[in-house]
Amino acid sequence: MTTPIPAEALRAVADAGHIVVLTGAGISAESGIPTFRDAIDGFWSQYDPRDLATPEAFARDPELVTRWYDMRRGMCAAASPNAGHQALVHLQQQVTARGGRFTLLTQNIDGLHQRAGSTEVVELHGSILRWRCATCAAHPQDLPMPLPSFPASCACGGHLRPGVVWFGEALPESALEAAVEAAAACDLFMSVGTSAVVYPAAGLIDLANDRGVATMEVNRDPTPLTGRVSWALTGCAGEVLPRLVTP
Ligand code: BV8
Ligand code: ZN
Repeated sequence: MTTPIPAEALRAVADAGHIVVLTGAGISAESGIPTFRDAIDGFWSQYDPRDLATPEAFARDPELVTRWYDMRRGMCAAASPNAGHQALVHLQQQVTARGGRFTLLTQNIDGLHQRAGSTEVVELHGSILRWRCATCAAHPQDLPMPLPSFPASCACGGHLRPGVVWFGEALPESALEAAVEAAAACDLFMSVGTSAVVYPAAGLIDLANDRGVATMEVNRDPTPLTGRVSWALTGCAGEVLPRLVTP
């Protein structure tokens, strides 16, 4: 079912001087990466991601948490960007070509926006492709896939952890500052493929809504944002986004 896109929504995208797009796991679903709340099938379906994506879980069972992230790292590396990622690359090119600003904020850790060609991507929740030592400052590059051991060890004897933001951890200060500045300055805020329940990312749209600027949601299912945006476009990002971006 293709979602009708109101003409004024198309005009808002075509005329905006500064567009902020916040993406979540839904934009990578069509690349075959399960969303955060989809149960990854098999062995992993017995776990709630929110129980594994915490420092406490890593401290309690570093082997299990390392296996979970290394399996996900493999899925991300094997995935390809989809039409939704590519539409945002074209949108960035169009906005900057007309002298406007484009800010892409992502909660995703899969690196697919960058692989599609988006630049200056603000990774609010870090990246599964980057790992660092939980004890010292080492951040080894080009780790073998799969990892050689679970947990993987640093030369200092510490354990390597994924470079993601776990629940209860602060977002990278520079990323959050950039996100807040952009959300407070934009004249169009688009939320794409996110359940809009994880904070502080989910609160960014309020910095636009509270100023009365245009806001838009592109999501497969309703979320707490759906009744609060200027336009709620229900559908898959890979199908809707290309129609929002003039070819
Ligand atoms: C922090 C990385 C403080 C790891 C993730 C208020 C203020 C501040 C914090 C809180 C607060 N209230 C509660 C908190 C705590 C917590 C929080 O928000 N909890 C929630 C659950 C209530 N927040 C935190 O802990 C944050 N830290 O605030 O620290 C602090 C400050 C100073 C000092 C110390 C501490 C950290 C949050 C980051 C957690 N890490 N990820 C990993 O990935 O393993 S969050 C995780 O959820 C993922 O990153 C994911 O991106 C994110 C949100 O999920 P979504 O992306 O939305 O994915 P989801 O599956 O939920 O939804 C997908 C959507 O897509 C669905 O709606 C679906 O309909 C749609 N969809 C599916 N297919 C498609 C589609 N849409 C379009 N097209 C499709 N094809
Ligand atoms: Zn170390």
